Amino acid sequence: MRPARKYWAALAAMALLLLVVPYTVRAAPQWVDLSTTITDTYISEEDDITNFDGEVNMSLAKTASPVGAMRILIRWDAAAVPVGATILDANLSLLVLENANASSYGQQTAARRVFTPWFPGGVIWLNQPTVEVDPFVFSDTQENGTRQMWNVTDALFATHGIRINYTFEAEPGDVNPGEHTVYATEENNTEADRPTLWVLYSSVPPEGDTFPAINITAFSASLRGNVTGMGSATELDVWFVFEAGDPSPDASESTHATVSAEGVVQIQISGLSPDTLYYFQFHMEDVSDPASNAVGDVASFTTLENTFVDDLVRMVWLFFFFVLCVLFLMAAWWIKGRRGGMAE
Ligand SMILES: [Ca+2]
Repeated sequence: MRPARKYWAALAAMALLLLVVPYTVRAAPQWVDLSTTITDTYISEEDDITNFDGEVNMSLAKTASPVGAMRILIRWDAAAVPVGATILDANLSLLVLENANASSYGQQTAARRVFTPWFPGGVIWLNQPTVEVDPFVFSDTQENGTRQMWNVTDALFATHGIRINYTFEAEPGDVNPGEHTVYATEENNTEADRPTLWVLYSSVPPEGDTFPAINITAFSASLRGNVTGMGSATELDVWFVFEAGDPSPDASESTHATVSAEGVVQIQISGLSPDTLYYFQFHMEDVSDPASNAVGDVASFTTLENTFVDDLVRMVWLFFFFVLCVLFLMAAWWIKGRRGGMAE
C-alpha cells in the first residue's frame, strides 16, 4: 500500500469510528455552591478531650511545642451534585485570619480525605477519624486576610457516587514547628469569610420518548411517555405539556409524577374539548438538577366527538343532581315545620 493510500485508509477508519462509537450527551456544565451545608471543627493534641465546634475560628498547628498539634475537619453535603455527574472542577477555600509565621508568608497546608464518619459535636483528638496517608493536594500559598485554595477535583471525583458527605482534613504541610494558622469557620460572624466549596459538574440528562395517548374520550385522555435512560438521576420529575392545534405545545401542563426507574409513565388529563386535535410532549427532569430537562418527540391525538350518549349521560347526572337538591330543600322545610309545631 502506498503511503498516501495508508493515510486515507486511516482517515476513513477514524471517521467510521466516530460514527460508530456511542457518545454520552451531557447537560451544560454548571457550578454549585456547597458552602451552605458545611460542618467544621478542629481538634487539638494538647487538649485531647475537647471538641472545638461552635467557635468562629479554627486552628492548624504541626507539633506539640509550644501550641500542640491541631487538625481541622470539614465536611460538605454534596447531595446537590447528581450521583452520576462528572466533577469537572472543585475548589475549597479557607480564609486565613492569622498566619503565625508572619515573617515568611507562603507556607502551604495539605488536605487529606477522612474515611471514617465523624460528627462535629463529638470528635476529639482521642477519637479522631482515620485519615488518608498521603495528602491529595497542597494549598496555594496565602497571606493573612486572603483565601487559601485547594483544588479538590480529583478527590471529589474519586469518592463521587457514594453519596456520602465529603470530608476533608487540612493539616500543616511545611508549617514550621510550633507555628499555627487560624482560619474562619462556618460560625464566623462575617458570612463572606466562611469556608467555601464550589463544584463544577456536568450531568447526563435523562432520555425518553413520547408514547401514543390512550383512553381517549371527548373530554379526557391518558398521555404516556417512556423513560429509556435515567441519565445521572436517581429520581425524575416527569410531566406533559399539551395544547390544542399547536404542534409546539406549551399552553397547558399535566400533573407531575416522580419516577425512579426506566419504563412507561401514564398521566391523565381532562377538561379537553370534544373533536379537537391536541399535541403533547413528554418532559423529564432530574429532581436534583433543573438543568437536566429532556423531552420526547411531539405526538398528537384527537378527542372523540361529543355523542348523543354523552349528552344523555350528562343530562341524567344533571337530573339526579336536581332531584337531590329538591329532596334536600324538602327535608329542610319539613324539619323546620316540625320544630315550629313542637314550639306551639
Ligand atoms: Ca463549626
